[in-house]
Amino acid sequence: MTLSHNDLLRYAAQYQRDGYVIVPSLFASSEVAGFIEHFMDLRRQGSKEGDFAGVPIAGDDNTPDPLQQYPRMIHMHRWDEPSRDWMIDQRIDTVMTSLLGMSPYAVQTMLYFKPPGARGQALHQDQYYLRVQPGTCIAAWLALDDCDEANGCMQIVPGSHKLPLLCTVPADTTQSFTDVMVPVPEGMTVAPIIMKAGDVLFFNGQLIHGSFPNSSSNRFRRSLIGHYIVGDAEKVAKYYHPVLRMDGTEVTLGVSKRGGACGVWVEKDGETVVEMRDPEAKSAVAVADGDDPPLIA
Ligand SMILES: O=C(O)CCC(=O)C(=O)O
Repeated sequence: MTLSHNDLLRYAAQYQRDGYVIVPSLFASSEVAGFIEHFMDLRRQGSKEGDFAGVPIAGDDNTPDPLQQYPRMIHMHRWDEPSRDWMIDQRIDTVMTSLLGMSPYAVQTMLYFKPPGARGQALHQDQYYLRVQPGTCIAAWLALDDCDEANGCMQIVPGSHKLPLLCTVPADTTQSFTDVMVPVPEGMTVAPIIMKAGDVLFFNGQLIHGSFPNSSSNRFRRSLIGHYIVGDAEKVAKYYHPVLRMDGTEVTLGVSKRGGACGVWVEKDGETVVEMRDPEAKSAVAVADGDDPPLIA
């Protein structure tokens, strides 16, 4: 797929305005078919370091959970060459460079299999996990299957990338394989992102996003995801080191810790505004202990 200068300008304008943009057919169907075969083979080979099948379903020990058979893979680029090559693919670099004004650093890969019946991931901001300083992170989310509301496509809150990091509340673990969420801000709405296999969704690390369960009876919703940080960042959470330039070489950055204020919505002078609050005592202890942020983005 050729990316024209005009396309790139258009993508950058939408990304700045809405916090996300979809680049259609960035990867060819033959490449997508190759990824599906590769990752399904890897999954069949057995468990990998960092596999995550999700938190237990609250109050339910009996319902079979399809994620047990298809847990999410993480950081495959550290041991799998096709994942590493994809993470630093020139097409991703070209788009991100135009969205950010400079080449990013690459820090994470993930593969969501999301088989029929699997839970989704509650709405969140990726910066909650990555803690990039200064600036934020950005994701490249490659659809390996056509995705729509039935098989649990991505859901995003357009414009929420302009908000600060918001405080989380407990999530409904019957619907989400993670247990914290960011409530949808008043006046904003959640929108489904319908994609074809081969399309890539780029989204800002402050954008509130997630997905609902895969309610289809027979369709996977697989996606290959890369997480990146702005190319002038100085620190990122420990879990995301080593940090790579888009030519694959390593760059030394500092380690950011959990903590810092998060935003809650309050009424002030008849308006609903975000007020930054100190982290809860537990996080303050974690900072003192030098803990990393949780390992899920
Ligand atoms: O694919 C999903 O359902 C969620 C992915 C996600 O939250 C992410 O890539 O940060």
